[in-house]
Amino acid sequence: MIRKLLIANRGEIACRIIKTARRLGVATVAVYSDADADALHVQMADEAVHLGPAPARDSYLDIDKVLGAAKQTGSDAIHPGYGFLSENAEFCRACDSAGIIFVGPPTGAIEAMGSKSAAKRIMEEANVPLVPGYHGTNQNEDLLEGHANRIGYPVLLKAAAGGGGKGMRRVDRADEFHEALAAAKREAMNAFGDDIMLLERYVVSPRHVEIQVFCDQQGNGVYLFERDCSVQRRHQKVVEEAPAPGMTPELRARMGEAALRAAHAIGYVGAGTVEFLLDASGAFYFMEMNTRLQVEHPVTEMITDQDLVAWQLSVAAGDTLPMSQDELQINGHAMEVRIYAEDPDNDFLPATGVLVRHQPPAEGEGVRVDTGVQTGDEISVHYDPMIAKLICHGRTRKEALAKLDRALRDYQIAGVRHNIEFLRRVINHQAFASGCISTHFIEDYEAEVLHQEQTLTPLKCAAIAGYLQQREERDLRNCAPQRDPFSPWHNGDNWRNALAASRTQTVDYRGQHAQIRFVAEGDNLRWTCDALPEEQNSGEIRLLGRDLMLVDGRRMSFSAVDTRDGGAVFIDGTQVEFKLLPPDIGESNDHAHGLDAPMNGTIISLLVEPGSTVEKDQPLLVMEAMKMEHTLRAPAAGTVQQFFCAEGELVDGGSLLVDFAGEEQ
Ligand code: MV4
Repeated sequence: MIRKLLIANRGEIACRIIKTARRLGVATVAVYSDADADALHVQMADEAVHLGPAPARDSYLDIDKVLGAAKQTGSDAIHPGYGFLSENAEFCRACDSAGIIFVGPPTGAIEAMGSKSAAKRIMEEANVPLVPGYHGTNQNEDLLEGHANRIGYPVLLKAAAGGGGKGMRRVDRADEFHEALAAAKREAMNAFGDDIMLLERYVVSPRHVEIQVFCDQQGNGVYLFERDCSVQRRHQKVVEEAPAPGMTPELRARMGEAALRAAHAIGYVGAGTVEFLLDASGAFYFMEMNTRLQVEHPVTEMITDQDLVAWQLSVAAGDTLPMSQDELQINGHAMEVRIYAEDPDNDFLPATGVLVRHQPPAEGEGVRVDTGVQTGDEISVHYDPMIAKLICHGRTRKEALAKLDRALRDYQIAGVRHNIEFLRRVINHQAFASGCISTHFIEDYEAEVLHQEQTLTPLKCAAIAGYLQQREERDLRNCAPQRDPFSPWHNGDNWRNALAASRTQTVDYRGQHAQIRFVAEGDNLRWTCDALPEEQNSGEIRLLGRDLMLVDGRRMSFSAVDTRDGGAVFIDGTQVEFKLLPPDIGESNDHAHGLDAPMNGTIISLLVEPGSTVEKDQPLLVMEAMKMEHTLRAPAAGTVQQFFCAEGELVDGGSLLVDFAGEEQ
């Protein structure tokens, strides 16, 4: 029995492990770096130990510090999660020496999978199907070329020390072999300090199907079926699902049994995953074995109704497996997407920043969210930029897919670029929906899944108008009464009319600058946008309560939040994030109506009496903004009808300050 568990990880997986430990009555110890002092996993654990500075090598990867934390807190066991120290044989051995249970396989099993060629020799021995190829120790170049010719082109060169797609090179023709080999060896030497290569026949358009296995210390093993992780982008998984579309019970059993032979061949204990390539003919080939709990384990949990972390803790404590193969069943279908802080418009570069809103969809009814962040947290450069995993379960694949799309529509993230729209385009693609997936899916449909709507639309303008109105109402409620109860802006019923009389705001939407002008029309606000074609450049909105807005008479869900330099609006499953720009003086002022504040600032003085006739360019008022004084002048000869501001008042950029009537021409 494990009484106290240290979780040597952070983020969603640390939180996920803590939840199960808590449910089982196991005490939990979190570890954290400087960057994670306020992180969710620290808040959730019973105790927390500080490891060191933010860089992982000084904190989560520091074996001595992690073991020190376990000893200091009297922890019996360490769960390494995934990544960090989870497949580090030295760490596993150090836990053994310290008498602390490592929740994972024995050191020998980790080491056996360290070299791809050694692993393939073990698998060949265990009768696990391999891609036809060569994985010998003799690296004579002519011998390798002879093998390439025997295997048949295209062949794939793989670095024995590589993994996860690193150090691979495809060779299409015999006359390219030597040059490709030399280049692959150089790369492997640079990346892994080892240039032993193996050769494989290149499998065209394969699927990535992996089998979840579990073994106990008594030598029993079961497989918890498969996951299809074919939809990847540069070896980063994008969608994972279980069961694999098109899988038959017969193929499932053959793959499951092959995976168990692989696990037993290396004396495996605990949760492991055996990855296979599956070709179009239904033939499957061993790729590698991951000796850890994987990111995508929740899809397996959802189709089997099992808690794999609970299984890991039982097995680590020396118990036999909780279930036999016959007792395990597949129920329905589950699908997971990984929500990342990254910019799909900029080659998926990791994004950083503060999550001004992180509001996942409601859980339950087959919707699960695994996350380690909360609103206000920062996504930093130090760690993996995954924000959350969203997993949905349905009776059928179609139902799981529909729930996933619904949940993605409801997911609200603002302040940091993310891939939610990209994920929706992937899962709603006709080929994906019909189960036609392979490892080339993203490349094959790149134009469709990468295309992002970049321009303003009437709905987006309505959303921005709604944001601006809500913000203004809030500002007035918050600040007006204590400052100037007599201001025409702030007196009772009148204020909404006053603020909406007519004003202009310049916005930046994905690099597109546009001016949105507002005019009150009864209870509604009419917006006009100069960036839209004439037949759709205007519309009406009305805010109704907190999360609802009328858009041209249609009720739509609506929710807005301030960001660092603008706002984000979630409307009817669409996110609109924009910057607010100070309007250019002159350009934004509609001379027929009056003068708008060019930026946020304070009114210093009003220079003429209301009702005065003025010359063109005559100074009308002085305001201060960003430590500079600005004089607003009459745009033409005319009459100053009224000021909508008073001396000393704080005004927002774009708000109407002077009601001005130009002279009749
Ligand atoms: C292959 C292959 C085709 N033929 N091996 C990529 C990751 C590494 N674990 C193995 N990988 C591949 N090995 C042969 N003989 C194609 C891939 C591959 C791939 C595999 C799984 C998921 C996505 C992939 C994307 C590109 C290539």
